[in-house]
Amino acid sequence: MSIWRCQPIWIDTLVGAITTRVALAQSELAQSGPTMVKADEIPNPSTQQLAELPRQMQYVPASNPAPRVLTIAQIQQFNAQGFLMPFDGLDGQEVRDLRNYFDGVLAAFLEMGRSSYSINTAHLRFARIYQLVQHPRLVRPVADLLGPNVVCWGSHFFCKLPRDGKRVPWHQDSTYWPLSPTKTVTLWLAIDDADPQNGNMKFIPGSHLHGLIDYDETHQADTILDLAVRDPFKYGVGEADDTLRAGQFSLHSDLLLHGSEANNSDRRRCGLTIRYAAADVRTWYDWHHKGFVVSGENVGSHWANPPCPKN
Ligand SMILES: O=C(O)CCC(=O)C(=O)O
Repeated sequence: MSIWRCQPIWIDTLVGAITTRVALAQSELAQSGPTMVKADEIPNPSTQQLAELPRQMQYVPASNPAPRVLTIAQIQQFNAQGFLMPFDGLDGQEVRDLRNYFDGVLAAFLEMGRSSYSINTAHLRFARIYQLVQHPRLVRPVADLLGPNVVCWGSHFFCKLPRDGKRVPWHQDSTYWPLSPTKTVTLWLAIDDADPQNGNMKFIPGSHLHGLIDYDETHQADTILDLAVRDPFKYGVGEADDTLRAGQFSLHSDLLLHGSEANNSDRRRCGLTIRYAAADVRTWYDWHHKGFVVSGENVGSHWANPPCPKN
């Protein structure tokens, strides 16, 4: 089966900010096709609803005797530490084009009074992102970890504007998601350089091996997410810096504790989180509408496999 669901973006370098604004306005109004549900119509379950789901919340080790791009040692390292980094993803021209495109999207969102953190489920809104998440340099290492059948179900820009004061508390991604088992890998693609000065991501190595960890609801004005894990450092070995140059990416398990401090620099720090899951992962609350196949087959036909958006 061919994975090409739209023209690949890396041969299309002409999209600029003006095109983006028009496309954004259209995408807000766009009517979805018969099997497509609009991104904003897919609910986010409450913590109570999530707690009632029969989710399997234990790390499922990656096992692959014949990986295509990772080494066996990298797979063992992912199993032991819960993350891998850095990888070279987009080349200089590709990431400049993507940044240019994102600048247009961001400007349009800010103009509409939306936050720089609100651009989520981007692969269902923008053809450009639907194409990007199929890039072989992104998908292949993920497939080495998750197996040949992979869906992309999430894509969210975490864009820290210079000195915006926002931090991401220590958390496990799977806490928030109505998915089971925990076989989602996040690819964090740096749109800008990300380092400790502008609030890059940090990981707690080994913390993915503790299942679902207790958390508090925080609801603080300076945090992006509302759930924060208590005593995070007791679940792992120190802290690892996810320093990346623009175009590079890291991979982390959905059970790994991670977070980031505020951006105290004059530089923006934007990353695109792309959520890939093994195609045999099951969902609740209509989340199957988010996922489309980027490698192999839609085993069990659970995922709605939406087509490329028109914009
Ligand atoms: O970009 C950040 O600082 C945090 C991103 C994050 O929490 C995630 O990738 O799940």
